[in-house]
Amino acid sequence: MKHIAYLAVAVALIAPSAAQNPARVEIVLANFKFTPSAISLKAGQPVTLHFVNQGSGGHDFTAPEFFKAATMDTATRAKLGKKGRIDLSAGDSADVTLTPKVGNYKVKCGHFLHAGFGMTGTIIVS
Ligand SMILES: [Cu+2]
Repeated sequence: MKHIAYLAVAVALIAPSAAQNPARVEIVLANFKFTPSAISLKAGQPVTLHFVNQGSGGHDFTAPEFFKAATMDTATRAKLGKKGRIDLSAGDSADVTLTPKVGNYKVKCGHFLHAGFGMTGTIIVS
């Protein structure tokens, strides 16, 4: 019966990629930090970044080089704009699905003084 258990494990491992579901990474924005502040992603693998603003006011996730290098559909690209940012009011959330490209990128909150208060981070795609 042992081989049946192995088969079940094999199917469980194969299923997510077979379904083409992107991995999901949650990024929390708060006063005044990103969690995680160092985001690790796999190059060439589609991922849905789920942004949640748990702060008491507006925050954004500004990462122009990261978004510019990544592959995404035109609607997502338009949503990010030329500045490559996701702006969220307090309590809001947003999903961005993309395929990241190898590199180390900087992230900051573009709201006045927030980066100076510590709202900075890195994205490492390897
Ligand atoms: Cu902020």
